[in-house]
Amino acid sequence: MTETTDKSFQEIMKEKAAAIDEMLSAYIYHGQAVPDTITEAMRYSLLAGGKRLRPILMQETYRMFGGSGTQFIEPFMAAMEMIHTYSLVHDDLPAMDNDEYRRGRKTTWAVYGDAMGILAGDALLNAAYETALEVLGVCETPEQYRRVGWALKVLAHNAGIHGMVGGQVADIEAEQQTEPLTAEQIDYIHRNKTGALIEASMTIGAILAGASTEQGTEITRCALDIGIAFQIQDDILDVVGDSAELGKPVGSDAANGKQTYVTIHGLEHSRAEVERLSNEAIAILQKLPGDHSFLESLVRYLIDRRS
Ligand code: GRG
Repeated sequence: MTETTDKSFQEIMKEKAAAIDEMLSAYIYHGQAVPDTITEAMRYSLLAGGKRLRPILMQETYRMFGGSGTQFIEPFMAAMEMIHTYSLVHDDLPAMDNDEYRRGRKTTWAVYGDAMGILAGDALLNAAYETALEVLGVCETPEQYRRVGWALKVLAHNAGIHGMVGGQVADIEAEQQTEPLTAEQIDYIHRNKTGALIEASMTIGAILAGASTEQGTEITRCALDIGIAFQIQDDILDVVGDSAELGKPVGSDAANGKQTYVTIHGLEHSRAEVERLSNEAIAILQKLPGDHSFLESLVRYLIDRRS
């Protein structure tokens, strides 16, 4: 019997997200000898109740490849969510998207001011590496050190200019472009801005569990399909979504004259592409060893997500 037969998948995702909230709260600073404002702003943004998709993907990939226990995977799960949250905090700033609502509440800069928004993002990024590095304290064998070193490299690489930051730069530059974006441009932005952290999450889960190089390559391909499908679905939700469910205003792409997959290809084609990429991701999962039923359900759940 699978985990999904007794409860709705949404309930299971909520339970997993709540467990991750508790873990994050333990990892993030509080009551230490630093100015209260920055720790408050960090906790405000990190504990705002996101879906925790990236740590869930990391944990489930780790499990699928036979990883057990929490001491290796949890610090990386927390680090990933801190990096994701920093990117949202900076993306919302007036110098970037100038958004006042996210995850159903005021954005960090809207509450604490621009300067504290910048600093809270910077602090979360540094806290992420500090947290992931804690795993070195539990390594005993050369193989464990090798896996952790490799996982750290993937985290830093995919979060930086070769991944999320690079994608964000291309996205910002594309906003100035009047002629239609090419398929290559859209693909680059999606792969990097959104895909890179999802790819890193699943790849790190595989590395820490000791998956083979071939299995790692396959899971990276699967994660990229999921990442691109997730971004196209995000663009679809900006057109047809509900602002209360999303926790942020809808229609912002159109209002800002932003070119997205949906504005270029239309809703019908975009939905078909989400379906195609998701099926491709599921087909990859089905060829891998281990119990992939949860990840498969998660991919199907993401196709229909409303937030
Ligand atoms: C500032 C370096 C830098 C990067 C910002 C993440 C990002 C890049 C911008 C945010 C805007 C956006 C639409 C990004 C695409 C990825 C995406 C859909 C993020 C939202 O992720 P969810 O839905 O958010 O997992 P929650 O709130 O559930 O964690």
